[in-house]
Amino acid sequence: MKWENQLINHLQWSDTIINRENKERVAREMAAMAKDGDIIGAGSGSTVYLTLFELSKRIHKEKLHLEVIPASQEISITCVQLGIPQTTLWEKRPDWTFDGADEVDSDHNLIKGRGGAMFKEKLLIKSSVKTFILIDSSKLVNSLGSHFPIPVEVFPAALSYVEHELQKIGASEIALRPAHGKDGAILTESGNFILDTHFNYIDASLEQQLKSITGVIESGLFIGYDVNVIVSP
Ligand code: ABF
Repeated sequence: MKWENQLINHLQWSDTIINRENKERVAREMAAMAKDGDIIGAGSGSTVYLTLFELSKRIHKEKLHLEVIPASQEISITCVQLGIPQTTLWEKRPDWTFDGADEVDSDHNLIKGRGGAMFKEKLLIKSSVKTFILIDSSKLVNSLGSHFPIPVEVFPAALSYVEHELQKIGASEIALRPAHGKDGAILTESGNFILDTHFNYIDASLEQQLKSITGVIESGLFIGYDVNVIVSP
């Protein structure tokens, strides 16, 4: 599948408010910051696709040398299609990472993971010297959890146990994420389930509480990360 089709698919399934022009503007702004020799982490989502497209234009026109570390196989395939050189976290540390988000509060806490790649996205952000979160203004919220659930990646055998533990720490709704267009649950690239969870109260300790449940691989809650948020109006 060509990258444009992947982007269109992604926009269709992922966006409550489709705002392609704004996303393109922020993507151009981000790509313009790339310098020769940069090692760049790329998250996932439509804004990441658009930024990769802008980066590929610079690579081909300006002979810019850079390498991307992708957060998912889908993004890795897009890099191949766009002729963007790649490397891995085993070999290099990203100078900077760019990614999208589903919700961002005024302290730059985030909910991510609609695409289910939050484990690798978090790993990239933690490994990076600097992180840029690219959003349009529809993603800004007064309090996290206003529109989106917190996704929790769960080792399959631990599903019942984790559900029980999530209830104990205050989850008010828990739903196993269904597969796109077919029966059954979605599996992450690592072969795990995703539980989409709602909590009545999200505080600074919730990310750690989630992580401390045996069987939880990672959550889409990002509290207190040092990220630069670029908002396109
Ligand atoms: C990834 O893509 C996810 O963590 C987040 O859920 C989503 C944002 O997508 P978009 O850029 O399409 O709004 O970053």
